Amino acid sequence: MKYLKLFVIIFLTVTSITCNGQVIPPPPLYPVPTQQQLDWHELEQYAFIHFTTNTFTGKEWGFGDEDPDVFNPSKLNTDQWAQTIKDAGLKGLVLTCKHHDGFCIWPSEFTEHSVKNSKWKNGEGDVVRAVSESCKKVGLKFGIYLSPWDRNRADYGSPSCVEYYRNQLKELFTNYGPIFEMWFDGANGGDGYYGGANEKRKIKVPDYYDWPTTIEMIRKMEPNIIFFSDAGPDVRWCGNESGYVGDPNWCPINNDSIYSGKKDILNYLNHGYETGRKWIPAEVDVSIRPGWFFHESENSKVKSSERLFEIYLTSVGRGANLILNIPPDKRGLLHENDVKSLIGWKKLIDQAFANNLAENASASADSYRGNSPDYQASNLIDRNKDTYWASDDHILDGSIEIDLKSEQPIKYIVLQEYIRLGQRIKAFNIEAYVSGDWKQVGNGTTIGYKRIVKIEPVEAKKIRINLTDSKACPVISNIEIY
Ligand code: FUL
Repeated sequence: MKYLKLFVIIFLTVTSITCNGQVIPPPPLYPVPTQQQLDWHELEQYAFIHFTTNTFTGKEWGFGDEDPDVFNPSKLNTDQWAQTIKDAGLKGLVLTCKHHDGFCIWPSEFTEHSVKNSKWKNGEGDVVRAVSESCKKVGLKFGIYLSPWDRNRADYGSPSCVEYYRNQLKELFTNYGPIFEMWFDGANGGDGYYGGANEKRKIKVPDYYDWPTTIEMIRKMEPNIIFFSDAGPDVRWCGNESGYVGDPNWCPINNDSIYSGKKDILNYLNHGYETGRKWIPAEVDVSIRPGWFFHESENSKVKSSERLFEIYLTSVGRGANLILNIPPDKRGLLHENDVKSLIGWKKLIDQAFANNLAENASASADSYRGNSPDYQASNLIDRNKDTYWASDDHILDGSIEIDLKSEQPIKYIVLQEYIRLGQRIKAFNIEAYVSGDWKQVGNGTTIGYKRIVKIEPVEAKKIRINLTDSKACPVISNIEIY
């Protein structure tokens, strides 16, 4: 009887993951990312550019009554922006086409508060055009930020202002695409010029903007667009502007509760939600300077290459994307100090991740799915993101060993889940085989698209990754060791 039971268990386990003699892949653990979100994850990092009248007035939030002549860069060179950003290893650029002051840095036909009324280039200038073309030249993705809060408009707070916003989106998406990401920021309502009313206005969030209609309109023009806002729908805010996402960092959240006065909302956005219903991964927005706009007085406060490297580890290294703001100066150039920091940062990344020791290693695991080579441990180090190691459905943990064959100095371990099938891992630790003994050198909670674990530096011959808890059978596509 005992043996019969055991036989039935083994039979069920094996047959449930096979079909016509083939071991079938693990079923997806919902929610899972869309193809657009997967492509977005692979970008990992891109630049943010804040540039408008504030650059010249020294403000962070313009009131909306700026004289268009104030905007007057003496040496605007968007090729310098794009080339620097490319050299720094970033994959795209999101430009503030209009910040809260409402000033448009393209000649919008729907407002007078625009570069078309600046003395700069006799009103013929178009920063959005120049930036989108510079991006194309060097192969950067181009994204836009268009503030829905408009402190210049007399009708802010009325339905016509939402129409105005949509008209401008049509203008941008038809004339300046392709556009990979669209930024809707959270600031809204408050005091402003509002066509001369000089008053405080409060709007009802999020009802006033009717985002679903706007988003549908844009998706028709740009089907692959990624929308960023506090609550998504494609990408969420990480809950701070200091350069980190939480550990754990779950991609899923329930975004319908974000505007319902939810307590501790910043923490919720920072960590995501293990049982969330929608895949809305975090984006970490942070500026290389204290402010979002250029201020002469902050030239000595540019974040160092080392600080940027730490930010890289707490954003990209925790499965979020990084959007790093680099504000051009009054000349219309990225300042020398910022460029120096960026290039130094790229060097630090290149040095730290130069030599992947896992490439010449061998990998084994305590089990693999249905004992099928399709899911064996060597898939973890084959440099193919489409292959993965997985366990049987009922096994929610696992131990993976990477044998480096000789003692090597190690500082970082990179782990990637095969997120097409959902985010699964809840906890893991890392051991190193040092002088004949296993020693724990690191641990973490979630992995997601990418996890970079900075371990206590060791010289080790073998590394063991123990997946100690998972929502469903673990599915890992890549391991790197540096
Ligand atoms: C915030 C804005 O209020 C800041 O000025 C900046 O643009 C930042 C990226 O988003 O919501």
